[in-house]
Amino acid sequence: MQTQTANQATPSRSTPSTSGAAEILPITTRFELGDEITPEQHAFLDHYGFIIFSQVAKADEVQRIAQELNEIEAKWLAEGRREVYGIPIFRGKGAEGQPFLQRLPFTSCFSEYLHGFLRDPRFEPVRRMIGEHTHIGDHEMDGLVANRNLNVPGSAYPRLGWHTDGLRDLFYLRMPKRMLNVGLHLDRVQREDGGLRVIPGSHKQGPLGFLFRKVYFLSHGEDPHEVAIETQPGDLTLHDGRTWHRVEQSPHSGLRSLRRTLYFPYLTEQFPTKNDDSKTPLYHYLGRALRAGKRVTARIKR
Ligand SMILES: O=C(O)CCC(=O)C(=O)O
Ligand SMILES: [Fe+2]
Repeated sequence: MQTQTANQATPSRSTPSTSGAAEILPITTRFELGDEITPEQHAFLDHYGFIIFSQVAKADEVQRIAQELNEIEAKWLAEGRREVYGIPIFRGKGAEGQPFLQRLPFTSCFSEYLHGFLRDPRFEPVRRMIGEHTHIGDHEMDGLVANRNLNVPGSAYPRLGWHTDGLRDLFYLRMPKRMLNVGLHLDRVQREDGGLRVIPGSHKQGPLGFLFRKVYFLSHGEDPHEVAIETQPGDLTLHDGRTWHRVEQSPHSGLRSLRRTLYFPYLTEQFPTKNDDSKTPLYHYLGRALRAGKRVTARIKR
């Protein structure tokens, strides 16, 4: 079965409905981010568990962000940094076999540009949508996380298995609350390029579905209900923390497979502020063990 595409062919919509209850627009709708989140946008997100805002960042901003990430990478590689505030940096190989950092936490603490960009007024409606008191947690949880998926030999992060982001809350010893993950996409990724897959409506399942619908992070298979989130550089996506999603590996190799995203640390409550003395949370030890296991199996297969 072919994965459906979430956001093709339907024109962007930004006009609010004039009638009472907001209409739920087709799953293929791409929206424009305006000064307010419209009733249709709220209804769409509530119904499907995700939403896409078209090209919220302009081409020059996308380029600048990518450059800032390269600079942070160069600095961290030069320092031999393995983690930031207790959170491991995923380190793999790049297209030329060079060391390549693939998950970079707390990036807004290392770039003034990124720190400022996160606070740009255009994101205000999104911040308020999450909760009136939502703050930007530069130093909390994993901070502003940059992901760089790449499909080359030695890549540490070509794909990501099925999960919900809410599970993380359990490791902080609290029940998952409504949380929205806000991601900025730097690359053009069509369904046939791999990329983000979500199960629409899965945020509405009960606790059993939340815990056991898939084997967290280990299952990678296509789901009959999944849709592909296709992105253009600068697109902003929101997904509910309880929505099941994964990142499909690119069928391309080398630079053609590069997929970069930035996840905003919008938090509705205060978490402990992290610093160089912070401890690694348990779930990152599990992740580390999984990645080490994969490296061993890759070597055995070779
Ligand atoms: O790369 C993405 O778009 C999603 C990454 C993700 O799901 C995660 O880091 O939890
Ligand atoms: Fe996720």
